[in-house]
Amino acid sequence: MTAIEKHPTPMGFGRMHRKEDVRFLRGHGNYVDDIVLPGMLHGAVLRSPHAHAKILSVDTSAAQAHPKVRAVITGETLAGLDLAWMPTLSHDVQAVLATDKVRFQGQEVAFVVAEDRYSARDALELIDVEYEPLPPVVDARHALDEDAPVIRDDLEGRTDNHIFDWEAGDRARTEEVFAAADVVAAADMIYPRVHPAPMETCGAVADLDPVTGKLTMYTTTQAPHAHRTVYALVAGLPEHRIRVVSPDIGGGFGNKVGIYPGYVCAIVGSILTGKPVKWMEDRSENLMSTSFARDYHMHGEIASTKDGKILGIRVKVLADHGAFNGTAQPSKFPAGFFGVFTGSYDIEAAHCEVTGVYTNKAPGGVAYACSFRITEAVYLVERMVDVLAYDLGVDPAHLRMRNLLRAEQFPYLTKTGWEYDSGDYPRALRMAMDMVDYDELRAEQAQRRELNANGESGDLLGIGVAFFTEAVGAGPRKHMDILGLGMADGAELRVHPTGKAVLRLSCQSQGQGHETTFAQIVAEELGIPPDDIDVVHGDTDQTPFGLGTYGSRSTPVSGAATAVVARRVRERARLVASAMLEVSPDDLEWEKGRWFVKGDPEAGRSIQDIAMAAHSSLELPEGVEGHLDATCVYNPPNLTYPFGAYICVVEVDAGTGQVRVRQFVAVDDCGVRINPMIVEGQIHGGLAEGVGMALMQVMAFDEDGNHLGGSFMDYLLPTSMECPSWQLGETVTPSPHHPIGAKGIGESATVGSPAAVVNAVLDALKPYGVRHADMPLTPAAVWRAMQGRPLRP
Ligand code: MCN
Ligand code: CUM
Repeated sequence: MTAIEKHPTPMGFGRMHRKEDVRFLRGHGNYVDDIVLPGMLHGAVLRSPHAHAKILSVDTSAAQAHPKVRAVITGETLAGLDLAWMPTLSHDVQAVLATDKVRFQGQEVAFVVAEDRYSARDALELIDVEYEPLPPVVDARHALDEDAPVIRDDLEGRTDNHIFDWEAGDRARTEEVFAAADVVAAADMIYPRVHPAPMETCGAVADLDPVTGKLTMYTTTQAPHAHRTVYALVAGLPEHRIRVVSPDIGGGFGNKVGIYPGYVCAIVGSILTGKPVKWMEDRSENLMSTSFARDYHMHGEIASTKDGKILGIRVKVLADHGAFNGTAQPSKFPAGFFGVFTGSYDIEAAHCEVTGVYTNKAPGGVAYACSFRITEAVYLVERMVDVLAYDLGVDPAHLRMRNLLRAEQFPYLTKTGWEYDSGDYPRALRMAMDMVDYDELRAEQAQRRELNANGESGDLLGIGVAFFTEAVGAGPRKHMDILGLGMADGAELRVHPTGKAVLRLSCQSQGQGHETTFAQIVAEELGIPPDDIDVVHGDTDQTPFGLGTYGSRSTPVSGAATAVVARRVRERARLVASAMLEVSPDDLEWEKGRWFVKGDPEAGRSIQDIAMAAHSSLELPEGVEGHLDATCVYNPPNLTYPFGAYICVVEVDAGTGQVRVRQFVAVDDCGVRINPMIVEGQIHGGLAEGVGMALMQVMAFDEDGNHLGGSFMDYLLPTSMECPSWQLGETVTPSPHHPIGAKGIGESATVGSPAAVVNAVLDALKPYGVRHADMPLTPAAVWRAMQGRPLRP
């Protein structure tokens, strides 16, 4: 089926073109930078050239004198307003504008408000900052050295760069299992610092109305309600006088969860000037200062019997959190959901320890389609299984098949306390192996290896397998909160007299197609065509409270809320229909779109007729309210656990180390699919991201802490040139606790694919005795690995 072929509009779940495409494909999206308000001024941020330096003085007089400058804000200005520091989402504080020191290259030092964007940027050049450079901490492995400079001397009593220690699993039991095992395979690996790099950078238009005192904040946020609460707490503004509007967003990928200093500066700029202030960062600012992802240094160990029954896994992680602990994740989970590192396997014991440290780099850490660090966990376990296969000399797919959890083991409580809701893992892996013709591929590989061994040139063939389980849909209120806000989400559904409906949601699309899929959920439940259902989101004045979109939680949480409100409306419709048909509600039966009298299908009323009657003078039964609407706050009983089996086939040029991804088969199970076309689009995107991370991407720094990836010339994004034509398969194992059986899908492929690509490259390099090499597997890295030379000291 070609992409342009029009899909019929379903009356519920099914392939359907996105409603939002009408505006996006014609260039009519409305992004933050499209917003122009009367009298609007423009802000620009002055950033630190140093990774670590004392600020001796900031002279803004020349900038103030610029004819088009309306305000220059420094850390000192903010300190006067008690706004120089703001809380992060991880119970730390972050400098809005630096007062004492700068702690990473690109950190915000001053903010200029001018009549136009160019003058604001020109005036930045006129600000004179005197710095006294300090030695930086660049390598996280030296952050806890005795003589390491203390980065966060702003925190009282701080004498080192330690942030937290966190552990999961049973250490003693794990030690027993390891001591008794025949084989223990160990490896050190780095999941490098990468960046979500959404197409649209971050920005805001802050508009404080001097008459009403109401602040309207148009901004790039994945979590409008959470941002509003933080603004209320930071700025001391009453929450009901803050409106956060997140219009169309040009990609988020986790980059737009946190609150950035530029947003706060735009608000202060508007307060000081009495005018709306727009701030939009450029690409370098986005790459250098906004939320990065990963940066996990991991030591993994896996224990097994000599015939390959995996018994235990243990892990030690050093987590580089940058200069401020600004990761966005549920409070009780300082390492995100890394606790699912036991993967998809039936094991006896597991233990992990994670230590978080400060370094002189930008803050962040949970972003880039990571499902709260499940990318790191899956990469770790999937690499370790391949390392074990290497040591045992067995086939990595067969080793996985032997150890995967079986369908009858669900619900399955992992050794670190996660209850996997449902799955049939062997079926998914078998499907992937069939799709790629696994045995045939191995035969081709053997043949090629023989040719290579005989001195005949030709590309090396590598086959990489990865299996993942994700935990998405945070989360149950009793376990999960962010800054004390529980992770339940609201939904409101109102059916108008003519049978058209409006659904209001707390989650926020960044390109995932919510206007379509959430309308489809209502359509499935009520039989109102999706085109007749308007989905409203991204405006705190118009939507119920909820924590927004990340961790692929929209479908698991807001999707469930939507199904619940639709069912509540359906039950109200039943009572109205019973009055219309003068029968007892118990005598009515539902079929999509109408209630009818049991045994008399002709005697029925459509949902549209019922909607009109609900608003009419029809006498309703005692206690039944008029109109047709409902609200819901959904507190998920558990997370949902999507899973998948990925197989990647690569060819490696033995002369240059260049990797070409020849084939990629992805079998995903996200439970019931609302819109299979959108699900496939999500998977395609995530697979491309996996190729990017595995082969091309890293946020590199030199020893002075200079950022070496501040543009797309150095920080590489995968394009269609680097990607094969993806081959997708699917299985459907509904989530037993979700009202429509759906699990999240928005990050699955990003989580699962890096390991598949890396495993494939290392499989190709097996004849060279390469057991592990770190991402990104650039031609230089591959070539050096082939010479037996590690990339890093
Ligand atoms: N869906 C479906 N059937 C399912 C599951 C999902 O049809 N069983 C649909 C959903 O209704 C939704 C889409 O697939 O339209 C993704 O749903 P979900 O898995 O619930 O994820 P979210 O909507 O919460 O999106 C968040 C997720 C995250 S955390 C990142 S990061 C990411 C991702 O989505 N960022 C994206 N995918 C992205 N896609 C785009 N285009 N842009 C981003 O910034
Ligand atoms: Cu970890 S990126 Mo998404 O959860 O917004």
